[in-house]
Amino acid sequence: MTQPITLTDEQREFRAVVRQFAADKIVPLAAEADRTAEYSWAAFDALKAMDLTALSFPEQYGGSGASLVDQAIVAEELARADASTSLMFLISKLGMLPVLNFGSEELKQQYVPRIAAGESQASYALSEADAGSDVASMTTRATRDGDDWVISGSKCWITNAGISDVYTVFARTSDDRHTGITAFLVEAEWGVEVDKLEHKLGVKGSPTGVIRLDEVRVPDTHRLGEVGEGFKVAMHTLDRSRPTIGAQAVGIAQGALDYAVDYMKERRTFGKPIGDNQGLQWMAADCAMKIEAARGLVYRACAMVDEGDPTGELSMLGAMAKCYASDVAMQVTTDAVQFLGGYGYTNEFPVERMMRDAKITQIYEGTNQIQRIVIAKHLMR
Ligand code: COS
Repeated sequence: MTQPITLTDEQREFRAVVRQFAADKIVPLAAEADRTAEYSWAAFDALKAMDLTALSFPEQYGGSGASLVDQAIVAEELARADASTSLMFLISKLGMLPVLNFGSEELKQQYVPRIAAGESQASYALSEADAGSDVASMTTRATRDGDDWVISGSKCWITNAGISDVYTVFARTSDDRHTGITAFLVEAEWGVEVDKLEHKLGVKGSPTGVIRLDEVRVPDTHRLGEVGEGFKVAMHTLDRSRPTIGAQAVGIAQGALDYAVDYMKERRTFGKPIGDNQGLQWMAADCAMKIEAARGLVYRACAMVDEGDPTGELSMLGAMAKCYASDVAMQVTTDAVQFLGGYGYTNEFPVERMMRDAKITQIYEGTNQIQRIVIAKHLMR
């Protein structure tokens, strides 16, 4: 059944609860995690105590069975407070999507409940140093050996590297470009080494690293999908995750605009609040309008996932939602810094962090140039 295009009363109440939770428990931790560039276990424990680690997973595996629209509400509200915490919420879902959609029943029962309980976390290991946008040129290799596969190679830009204890790893099982890739679920303790952690511009509370697998032995039971199906597993997964990155971007933008509007009502120059100036009001109105448009697109793409992609447009809509919302987030957070003037440029105020955090949403889960390629391919097919 087609979902309504506005939120239900229940969803509005849920959003208010998550917003209050984020204001009370997440906002106070955000500046420190950004300053120290350390993972905030306090933030993760707060998510766990609120049962938000369970939200994105089916009930039969210990989750709450929430719709993707509900997951987007949470991603947005957390990002409104702190983008790194929003990423904590999103990353295990990304890591587990291939298990949920392509893994065996045994794998689902073995891994999903512990992720839902917040006892374990998952990462998505797709990109390589020379295979980011052109992901089909990956060289990490998996070789069959009896009932096992032996995987060797290096994966880059891995969110939650070193924190996660399970990784969805894509590896080459033959030289065929698209049909020679296979997906596997790999436990960190089987030999996933963190080679390097990046020093980044933003989302500093979320570690990003290079992981290396040297002849790591993975049982065939941990294969996700058929041999050679890995490229499609990767694309299918990203189609269902990109809308939630859009939600994260909407949250970052809303957080920055809300902060700036409050500031503009208080800050006085030339004898009146700066918010009385029509020039700034029009800028703020443009920001609010674009955020609302982005949110609508995000909800639509999420609803399409919930409905099972009945029209085959999900790939395009997901790309649009992620691309548009992240471009809006970059513009709105940049304007928010401008609204605060010199103060906005200092870390005494959160908007400069939000501007730095917004940037990654234009890059990860496929750059916005790749999203435009995906959209154009649908238009031209
Ligand atoms: N779902 C299912 N199948 C898909 C698909 C999708 N969303 N997108 C493509 N495919 C299929 C195609 O239909 C094609 O299959 P056939 O050969 O049977 O027709 C095959 O996969 C190859 O598709 P295509 O030729 O479009 O592949 P390209 O190598 O040109 O790559 C892009 C396409 C650029 C879209 C892809 O490489 C991509 O998304 N790159 C970005 C990766 C990314 O987001 N990385 C972020 C990592 S997570 S931080």
